Amino acid sequence: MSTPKYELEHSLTIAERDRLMEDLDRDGFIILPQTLPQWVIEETNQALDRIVADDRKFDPGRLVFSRTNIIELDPMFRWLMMYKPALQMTYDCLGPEFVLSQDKFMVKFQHNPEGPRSGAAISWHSDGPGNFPMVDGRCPLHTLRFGFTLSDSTAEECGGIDLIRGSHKFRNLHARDTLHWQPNAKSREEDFTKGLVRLRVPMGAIYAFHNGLWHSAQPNRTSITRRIVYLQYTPAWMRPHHRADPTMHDLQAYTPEERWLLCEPRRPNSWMVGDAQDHSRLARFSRDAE
Ligand SMILES: O=C(O)CCC(=O)C(=O)O
Repeated sequence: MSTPKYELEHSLTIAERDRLMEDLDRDGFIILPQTLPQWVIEETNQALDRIVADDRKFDPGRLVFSRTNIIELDPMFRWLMMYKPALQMTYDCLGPEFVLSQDKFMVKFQHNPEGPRSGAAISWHSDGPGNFPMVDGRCPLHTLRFGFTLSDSTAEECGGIDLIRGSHKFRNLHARDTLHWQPNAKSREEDFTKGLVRLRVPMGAIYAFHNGLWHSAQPNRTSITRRIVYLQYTPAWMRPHHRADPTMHDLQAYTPEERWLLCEPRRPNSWMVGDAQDHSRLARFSRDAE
């Protein structure tokens, strides 16, 4: 596999970063000002088609295909992992010590009401985690999750993500609020109408959201297959969720930045605090680098 090309990189200005940070704080989600280059959309979709065609052979009735640990499957996923505006925003939120915690694609075919499986709906949730205590009545930011939209997602019924604006500041849907852990089952359907945003965006759009944001998705009722890649970053000490560490063999052809994000082995202290050398690994995404 060839090394992905990062030339002609997009980049955010300081003013754009300031505005996006304000949006994220207020709304719990942002839409980046740039969209993915056409060649990236096409080559990533070719990779998705190849992987999904293989999975589909064994399960032709299935409507939703999803996989995690995708970075090693095709260089285009590594290209998305290194998308500079996403890493600049993550740096602004988490500082120099963050890693990739989840890499996932979802391909959603048209819902078939007659079919054996309705599937495809994801009920309201926040990306918890379930046993993380709230601080001042809300769940702090510990993951920033980017959605790279690889199909036209402007139609109301395309199966795109629905959000509750500002809900990252509400009582978290899954976090505990007492020392004694109890499941939180207190939300009602009417909690999910005020502030509802049906995020419908064109192909190539990139959005990101806070782990505390309430979100859901409906089946895709259009003939356009929905394709999305989610890449989520987290403080290094939290280590990856839904991702197995790659081996040194996997990592040997990757750049120092890529190896850092993919959890190259490091001294125990590097996961928690790190020194100047550790902090230099992602320094290109800091504001000082501009
Ligand atoms: O974009 C979607 O289909 C919803 C994704 C979602 O709920 C999630 O990945 O946590």
